[in-house]
Amino acid sequence: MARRSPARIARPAARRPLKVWVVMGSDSDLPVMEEAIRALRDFGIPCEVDISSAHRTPQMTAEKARNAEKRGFGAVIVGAGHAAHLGGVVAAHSTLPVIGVPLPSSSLQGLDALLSTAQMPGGVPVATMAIGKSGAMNAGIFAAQILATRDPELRRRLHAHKARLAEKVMEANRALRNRPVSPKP
Ligand code: RP5
Repeated sequence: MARRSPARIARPAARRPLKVWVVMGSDSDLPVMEEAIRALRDFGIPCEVDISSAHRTPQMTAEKARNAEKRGFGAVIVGAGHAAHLGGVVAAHSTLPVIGVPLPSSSLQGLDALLSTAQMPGGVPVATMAIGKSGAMNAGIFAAQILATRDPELRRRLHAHKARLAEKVMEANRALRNRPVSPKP
């Protein structure tokens, strides 16, 4: 029987590193959504970033969401403000896990976006993070946690991340205990 050369043996699709699609409704969302991109980069996760609006470019959004799975994405991070329908629209067109970040771009400071993103009807989930930068950062970490279920190296990086968080608190605690008590004014 002829032996196949190793170079020609395709890596099974399930083992290829998955990318994350980061999509936001407007370029004005980028300063907040950069937190998600940074978190993904810190975990070594490749991502593609798009601006696509549920309201202003509905067809493009639907088409990109429909194609996301076959383009090798394993999760989607969606940032939107105001009446934020982008997470729901992406989730309507894809079976990938969708992580929503409500953005504080309106006069309601993101409360509108939080409710629009979280209050999905049964059957179409959007995992909703906190409003703003913390939510964006957590969306990146949450995407890493999703992809880590099939990637031991990524799991190791997540454990290291937790250890760093704890070390920061312990260091602050040590500094607090060593600080001399200031005399009464
Ligand atoms: C939403 O409307 C976007 O996600 C953005 O947060 C908000 C305002 O967009 P711009 O008017 O700044 O483009 O769709």
